[in-house]
Amino acid sequence: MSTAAAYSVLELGGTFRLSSPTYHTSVLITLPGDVHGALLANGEIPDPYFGENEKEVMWVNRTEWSVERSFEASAADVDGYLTLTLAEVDCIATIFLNGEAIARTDNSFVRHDIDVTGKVREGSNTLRIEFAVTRDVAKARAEAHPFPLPFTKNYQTNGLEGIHLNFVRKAQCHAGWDWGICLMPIGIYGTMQLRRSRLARQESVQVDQLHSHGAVELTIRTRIFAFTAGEVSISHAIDGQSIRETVPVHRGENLLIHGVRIENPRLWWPDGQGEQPLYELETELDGERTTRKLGLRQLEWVVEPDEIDHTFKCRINGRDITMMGANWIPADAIPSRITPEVIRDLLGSAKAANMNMLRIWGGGQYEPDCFYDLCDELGILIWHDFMFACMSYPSDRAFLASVREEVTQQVRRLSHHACIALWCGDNEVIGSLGWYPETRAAPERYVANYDRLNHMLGTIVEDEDPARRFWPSSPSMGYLDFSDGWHADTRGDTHYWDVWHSAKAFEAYRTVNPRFASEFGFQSFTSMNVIETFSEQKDRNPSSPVMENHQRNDGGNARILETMTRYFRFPRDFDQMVFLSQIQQGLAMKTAIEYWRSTKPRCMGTLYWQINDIWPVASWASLDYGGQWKLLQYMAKRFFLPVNVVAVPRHAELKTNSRGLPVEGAAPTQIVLKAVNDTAAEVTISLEVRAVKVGGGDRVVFSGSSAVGPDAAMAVATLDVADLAADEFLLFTWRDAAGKVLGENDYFPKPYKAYELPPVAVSASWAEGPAGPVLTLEADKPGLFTTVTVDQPGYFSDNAITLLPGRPTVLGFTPRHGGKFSAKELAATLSIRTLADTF
Ligand code: BMA
Repeated sequence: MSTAAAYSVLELGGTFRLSSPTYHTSVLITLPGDVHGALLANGEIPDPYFGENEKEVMWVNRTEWSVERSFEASAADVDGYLTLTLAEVDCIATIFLNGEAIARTDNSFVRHDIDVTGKVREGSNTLRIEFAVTRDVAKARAEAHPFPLPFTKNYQTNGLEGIHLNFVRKAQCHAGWDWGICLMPIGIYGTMQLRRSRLARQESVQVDQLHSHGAVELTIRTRIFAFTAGEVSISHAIDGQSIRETVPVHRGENLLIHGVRIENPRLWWPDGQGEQPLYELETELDGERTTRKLGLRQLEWVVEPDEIDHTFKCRINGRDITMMGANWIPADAIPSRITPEVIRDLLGSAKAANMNMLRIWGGGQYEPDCFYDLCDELGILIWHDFMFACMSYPSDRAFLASVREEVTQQVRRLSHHACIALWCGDNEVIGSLGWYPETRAAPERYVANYDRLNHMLGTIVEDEDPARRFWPSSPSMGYLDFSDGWHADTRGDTHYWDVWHSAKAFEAYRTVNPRFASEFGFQSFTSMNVIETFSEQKDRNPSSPVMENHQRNDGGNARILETMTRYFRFPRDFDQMVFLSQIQQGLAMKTAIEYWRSTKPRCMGTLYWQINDIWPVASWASLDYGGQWKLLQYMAKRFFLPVNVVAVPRHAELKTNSRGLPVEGAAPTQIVLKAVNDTAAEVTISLEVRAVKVGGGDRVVFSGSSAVGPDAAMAVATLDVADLAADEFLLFTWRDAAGKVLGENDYFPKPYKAYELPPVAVSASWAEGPAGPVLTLEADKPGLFTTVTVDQPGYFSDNAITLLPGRPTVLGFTPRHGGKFSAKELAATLSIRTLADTF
């Protein structure tokens, strides 16, 4: 053995030359990175997110690109066994080392470890990667397939051509979605390294947990690849314990298993339920050192018969915990912009809104390691789909082999994370069998085709991560149940889309009682300052071509506007319309989530669609592209409070229209206030309910205390609507035993448009508090959805709030991206508005 260290890494990321046989400018590209990002940085293309530029840059994904760099290797760098590791090569490419084709890639979710021993020379070397045009390959594969596999209608939004992405393993939303731009990015986003090993390299380190009697047994499964037979030295260290041994290995993959017992582990809990202690596991194989952070917790899914049908709930450390959160899509359509900082910002906002679960949706991607590390750190559980969505996929041997490698690698990479709660086969693929003429015409064929892939996914989870639950699809009714579970609310998870996609009244949310609502959503426009980044003044009209291009769901803008006419007075201008659309979106989600939470323990999860945007667009997201909080994000922070009080209207008879749908705003006869307690301890709350006149003046209509048991929901007050005057709404505040305000909520028995809202004057004063600037608001009349904004990046402690005269409200401000602003700076850009300003 040489005297050099046993293991070393030469980073191959950096500056490459980007060129194409058909596009004769050669520019520099930074890898890891993507072609669109490089062309944009070099001024070769306009900003694809601006106006309708998407159409102008479509040529980029129809071009054959190649990237090339030379790199120097020293004598020490090439003395040993060499692996070229490339992760997330997007997508179909040939890799050349010193002119020799050494590998082909065609699955961007697979990490490639290419044996290049003897192929890298001391001195100068050349690495070149040539990318094929994905859409051409996809089309050829679709045409050669023995029967049609239609692609999702989401690829046809705004007149763009469709593409058979179900034949290619890359993020399915890269060709657009009903919220996504079609860019079809090309690039390499993950690790690019030349690794030199003495004899073997690490492939994966997995850790299984078995909790019992106040201790946890960890089983550490280390996979290593040995270039030849011999002996390696391996060690693991965790919590003051260490294991070190020299083991014989055979050529190829070797599995080493070690056990560690930790007594009295400090348990990891999801956000809002306890701490997130992390134990560090350090692994060393012949000098190759890796670390993993482990949250120790017991996690099970309880899916078993009950008096309704079947439960569907997540049990953590022995407690059934309600999951609250949203669906996650890739953070940017230009992949090089998905930096750890961007991910940290978005996940930080999820936590700040009291979320404890995100669902990584199957039309996107497996996220980078830092995503899962942060979720472990923040206490955010992950419902993880595998990457299939909304259409049928091939099930031939070559496709299944590629997916097997992908899913096996991903499960091995991620299974040690405390945050991973569930592996789910796909998004809506079962449901999609009913969407296309081809699949409808031959259901048996497509179900069999589906099951070949889906069954394989389940067996991979069983083999690779036996402690975790595999759930076949989202939504699903359960094991080998291929019926369309979208509207079933007695078992499994539910996607309830009738309010948005079928234009039902918000009240329709209260006509279904899901066990776990994994998708439901309502759109709004992205905030005005974001619209300004992609439009000119003339475009700021909901039916302008630019605004329509930034709306990818057919009829979406019309749906937003039409819904306004049902609940609100029509907004007086574009800016107010944008603002009102966000109030409306928040109300839709509030209606659903408050009601479903109040049915606990029937419903044990609500994940709305969706938390983030991939580009600036009108969508269901609660965060604007760039991470700014829309009003839904603020409302989520309130409707996800662990201890909450919600209003559930009761109708003597729910009026329905000719289609049998609830008539919006049909006045209830009673309002039941229900307290929801998602904590492990009983809480005693004192509740005060006031009837408030929209023009000012209020009276107390209920006050009383209730003890609400742990993990329970119960009715705490019932009020007759007949006792309220026509201009009154309910405002209720609950406090803990010490009198501290735990929360506040309100309820309007009639649609907002029915109330005569007078203009409201809100005054603001700023002060420097110990934890940063504080803003005090006071209104001369009840201020509904009072919203404050500043130009600086950050979010207020609350927003879209109800102000009452004579009752100052104090707000804090949390800067984003590590900013720091004085009260004076924030005051300079403050703007305030209320619902009364919208018409
Ligand atoms: C769901 C998702 C996505 C889609 C969303 C909005 O069902 O799974 O496919 O973006 O609806 O239509």
